[in-house]
Amino acid sequence: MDKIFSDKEYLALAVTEARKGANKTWQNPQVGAVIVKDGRVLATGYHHQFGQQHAEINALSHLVNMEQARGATMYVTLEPCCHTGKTPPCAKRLVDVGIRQVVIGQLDPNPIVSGKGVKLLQAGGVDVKLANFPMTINHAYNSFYQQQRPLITVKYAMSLDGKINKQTGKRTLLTGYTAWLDSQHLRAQQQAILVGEHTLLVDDPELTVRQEILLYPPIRIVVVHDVNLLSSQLMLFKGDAPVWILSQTPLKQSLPGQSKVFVNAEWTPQAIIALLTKKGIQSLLVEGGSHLQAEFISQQLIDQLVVYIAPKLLGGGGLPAVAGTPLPQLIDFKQFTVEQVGADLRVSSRREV
Ligand code: AOF
Ligand code: ZN
Repeated sequence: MDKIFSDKEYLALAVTEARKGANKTWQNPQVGAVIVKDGRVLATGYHHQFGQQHAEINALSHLVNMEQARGATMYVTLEPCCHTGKTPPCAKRLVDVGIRQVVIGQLDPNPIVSGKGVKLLQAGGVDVKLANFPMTINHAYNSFYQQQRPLITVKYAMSLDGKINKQTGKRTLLTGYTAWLDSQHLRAQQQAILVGEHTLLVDDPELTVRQEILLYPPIRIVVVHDVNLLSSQLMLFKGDAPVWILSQTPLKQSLPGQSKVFVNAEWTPQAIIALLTKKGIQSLLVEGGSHLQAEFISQQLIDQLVVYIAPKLLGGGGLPAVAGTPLPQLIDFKQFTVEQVGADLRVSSRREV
């Protein structure tokens, strides 16, 4: 029987499946799969959670019996894997059960798989079609392997005259509840959140996501001169998410909770990013303050910018959103959107489309 829907439509269905794993696959990609035979969708599946079976295997498990797989087409958002990781290789399983054709949304940027999954399928006699489907999922996963560093988002809230604070050394409440909720959601999508020492001491932030229950809450990272000078009463030490302290001085006493300390002579943005890359962290939210933000921006270590603008004027003095030295050349953003969040505005920009 002829196909009822196009490859694009079946892949769109596979993406819908993939999205069901949102916030649960952590450092693994969200993947969805659809099995089609004789114009009928026989089964769908997705990667539910980090460490669990892959989307392809999940879809196969929804068939009435494995005979149904013989001669069928599988639509899968990501190139099937060829390695034995936490689970056996999917490409081999697809060959073994007699899948005739695999239509792939995108190649896997992860070097342990990239291109090799396709080869394994072809060597097993499977017809492989690469659809190059425009992907709206796995933004951080793809970016991590392409740039070999985490996807970096800088976020701040400012007044209409570009200030984040009325005066240095004191917190000024600028944006409202809706913007706060929105920024909680932004945090929830990250694998790590970073603030500088000044923000840590002035704002005393908890840096957790309180609005959503997360399987993998973002790691809270702070850069400080001397970890030994931090009070154990800081809000940072409350909550369940892991804490990493990047200190210039080695630790002399014990720390509350499950905090980890990393020591380096100087924690430049490059040194921070090198550590996170080594640890496989795919996304980072830089949440302040204006000096740390400026350092990341001046090193061009920024992929996305989210700015909340409050309908307030602070007047002269105060702390600008981005301090430090000017850039040698302007940073151009390719994507630029504005949204009303309660009484405030959210302006988001991306360097890549
Ligand atoms: C997934 N889910 O549905 C597919 C993945 O650590 P492992 O063994 O689970 O392997 C993770 C890698 O497997 C991942 O980086 C990607 O390259 C490949 N495909 N992973 O978690 C899936 N198809
Ligand atoms: Zn797999």
